[in-house]
Amino acid sequence: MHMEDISDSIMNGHYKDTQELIRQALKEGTPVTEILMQGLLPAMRRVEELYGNQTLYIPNILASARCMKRGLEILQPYLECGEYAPVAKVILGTVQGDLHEIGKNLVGIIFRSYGFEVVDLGVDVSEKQFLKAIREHPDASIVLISSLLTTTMREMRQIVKAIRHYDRERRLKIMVGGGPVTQEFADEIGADAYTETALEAAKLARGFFP
Ligand code: B12
Repeated sequence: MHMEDISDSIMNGHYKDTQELIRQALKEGTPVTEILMQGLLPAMRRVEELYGNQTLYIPNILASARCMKRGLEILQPYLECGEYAPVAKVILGTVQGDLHEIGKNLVGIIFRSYGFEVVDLGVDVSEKQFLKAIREHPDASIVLISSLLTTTMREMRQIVKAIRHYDRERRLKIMVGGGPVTQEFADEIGADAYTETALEAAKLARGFFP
């Protein structure tokens, strides 16, 4: 089976097809990372390129995102006992006021596939909720914060400030990302790292744990 079939089903937005094809690929013995890297991720990138700035196509984007999510549910058990030993625990969330979850979910998927344990707090996550999660997971070593709206970058700044205040010894690494976020902004608010894509972020984070 070709991984493009999985990509196409995601582009078409039929999640049952996506699930069926993934099950079939697994049955044929295709490695999980191949399904992820060559089936799921390229499709999401294509969706982004095709529909990126055109709000007209939001239903298509949502349908494709659902395919990703449902497809990933099937891969999840395999990712958890993946090829890499668990590297570290990360806490992930989209900032308060922001409901965009597709990019954040991709970050979660890729970090999982790179061997991280991911605590996903979801979207619209307040400073308090981030701090609560950090307290509840003292073994976490990275916080990943996503913001897709210019208007919620203020929240991102505030959350970074609050985490720094709590974590005075700087045990935690903070990584930020999402459409309007830049390296310059990340430096300004005192985050440890920014990357444009989820893949780059996971690669960089692996570098923190040689
Ligand atoms: C889909 C979408 C929606 C969906 C979201 C559905 C969902 N469940 O997530 C819906 C319809 C709900 C929506 C609503 C709104 N949206 Co909208 N939306 C988009 C759209 C079209 C695609 C976003 C997306 O999912 N991209 C695909 C993913 C894979 O890409 P990504 O999120 O950028 O993530 C990648 C990187 O950024 C990075 N990344 C992301 N997070 C992180 C975190 C870390 C730590 C790291 C390292 C990396 C990283 O990794 C990802 C993959 O490599 C964008 C346009 C665009 N080009 O981005 C507008 C866009 C983001 N939306 C926009 C707006 C204005 C809104 C609304 C305010 C519209 C309105 N007037 O109601 C509302 C706000 C709702 C809210 N409170 O959040 C604007 C934001 C402008 C701005 N700069 O502020 C955009 C840019 C559209 C535009 N051109 O105007 N939206």
